[in-house]
Amino acid sequence: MEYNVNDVAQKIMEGIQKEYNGFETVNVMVLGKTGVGKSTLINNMFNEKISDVGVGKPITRDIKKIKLPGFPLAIYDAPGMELGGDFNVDKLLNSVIDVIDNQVKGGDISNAIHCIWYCISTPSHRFEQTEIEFLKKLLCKTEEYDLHVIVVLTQSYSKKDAKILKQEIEKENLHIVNVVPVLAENYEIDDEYTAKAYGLDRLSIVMNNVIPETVKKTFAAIQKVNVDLKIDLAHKIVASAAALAAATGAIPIPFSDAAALVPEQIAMIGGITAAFGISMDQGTIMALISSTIGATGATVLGKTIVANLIKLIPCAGNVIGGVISGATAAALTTALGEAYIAIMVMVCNGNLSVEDLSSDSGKNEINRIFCEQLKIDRQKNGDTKELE
Ligand SMILES: Nc1nc2c(ncn2[C@@H]2O[C@H](COP(=O)(O)OP(=O)(O)OP(=O)(O)O)[C@@H](O)[C@H]2O)c(=O)[nH]1
Ligand SMILES: [Mg+2]
Repeated sequence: MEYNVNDVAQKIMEGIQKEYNGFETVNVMVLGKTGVGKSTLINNMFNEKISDVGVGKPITRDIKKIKLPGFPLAIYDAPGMELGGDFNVDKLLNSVIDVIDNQVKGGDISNAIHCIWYCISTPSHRFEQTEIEFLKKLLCKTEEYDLHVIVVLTQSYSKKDAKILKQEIEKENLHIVNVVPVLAENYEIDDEYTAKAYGLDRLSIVMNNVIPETVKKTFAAIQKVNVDLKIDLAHKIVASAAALAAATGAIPIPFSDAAALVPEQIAMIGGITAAFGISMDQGTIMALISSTIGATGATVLGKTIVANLIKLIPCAGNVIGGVISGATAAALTTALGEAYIAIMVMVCNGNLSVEDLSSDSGKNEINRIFCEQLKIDRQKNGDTKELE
């Protein structure tokens, strides 16, 4: 079977798009007074700057729904109790409960709110009686729906103050999941001292533990603070692709038909890319293909792709010209998947940019990572023998 590198790149892009389109939207409600740092929190947690783009649609007098087209996250931005002013705590509570009820009653579970962040600013040093009452009533409602409330202590540049406030809140024994101190952005205290941002990774773990299974995949992909969540998801994708490849190869396939495996690996690469929330254009993907599987010409044979991969995996030398077993097909898929994950982690951590991927030096670097990763896999398998 003949593959054009362009076609393979095109297929991978379609695979990524398909993954993104298949993501269930994560719905988060964020409550907190004006200026506590709700927008800053959201913008530093997720891959897209969602909060200040002015596309908020008022869905009640107080509550705005913010959603970017094509990005599977909806934020329900609600004010907290403002002291003074004409704000009425009961009115706010009713609006919040109305939104929660309506989302559920719409019948479409994917519209339900999946998590609530209740934001309190640490420098305010206050957990007021009105807030306690408000939270108690809110929690009665959320428990009905198995919806969880996380208290986020924002602007916590003083860890000491955050700790005191956290203890004060915990003393109330409310049914909140957790109180998480966060400094979403570095905070300049004076010319000499800047408090470093922290806590968003902790918030992502707490949140991941309480949201429904159906949206965990989306959450791992769209958050940008916890690479481990993405890696876990990517490993699952590799494992199921390997299982699928093993099944395909379970009936020993003649090597000349090994190209039958390629679509599964294309789908896997698409899934991993989406898990990392990275969007890549066709040129970048083509560069990636040529530097990893060595398909440098415009057209490659599926057989060549598989042959190049096989050379890189342990104990596979003897299959050349013979048949591929299920185990070999699985090993090949795993090696490719793990190497690709290693590259995505570098992109995610800022050690490699998407632009780098298509430059000459970038290609060499990818090739090096790829070979190194495969060597690690090989050592893990207790096989140190060099293959041709
Ligand atoms: N350095 C730093 N500044 C923060 C942080 N959180 C909030 N701020 C600042 O506090 C101010 C208010 O933050 P916002 O994120 O706009 O607060 P908000 O809750 O969205 O406010 P409203 O939309 O008006 O309700 C801004 O000037 C932010 O830059 C933080 O973690 N670090
Ligand atoms: Mg805001």
